[in-house]
Amino acid sequence: MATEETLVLVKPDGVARGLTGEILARIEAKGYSLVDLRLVEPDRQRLERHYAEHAGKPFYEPLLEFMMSGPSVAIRVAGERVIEGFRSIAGTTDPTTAAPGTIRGDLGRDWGCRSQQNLVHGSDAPESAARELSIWFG
Ligand code: RTP
Ligand code: MG
Repeated sequence: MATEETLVLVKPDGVARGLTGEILARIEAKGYSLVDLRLVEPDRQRLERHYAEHAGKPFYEPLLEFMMSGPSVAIRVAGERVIEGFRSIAGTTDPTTAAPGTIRGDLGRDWGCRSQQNLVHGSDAPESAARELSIWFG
């Protein structure tokens, strides 16, 4: 199988809490390679493209507001099966119940906000990885 790439975002809560280094360390400790990395303050248009699949859902507007609340760190990560591998170390969407040992489970919790603040994003399939990498890295 060819080496895959995925888009990881350290979301604004992760950057604001100073957890970027911890999250990068977990990606590297798992054995994946950092290919490219940048600090981005996304505008609404970029986020509408990134989150197109969620348009119209109840959490959509709060999600875009959260993602515009500060910079994110966008990371191009490579490795065998890295798409599913990163989602495994990220943990499930709700950080309160994400498994201990995962990024979200160890470092996240519910803060009573209108959108889940769960520290990281990871692409969920090869097609979305290609699409999202072009949105964040052009
Ligand atoms: P991501 O796309 O960020 O890697 O996260 P995911 O696959 O685990 O979650 P997804 O269902 O794609 O949702 C995207 C992001 O929307 C926020 N969200 N909030 N009910 C809620 O409050 C809610 N549901 C989703 C989260 O920030 C989630 O990561
Ligand atoms: Mg998702």
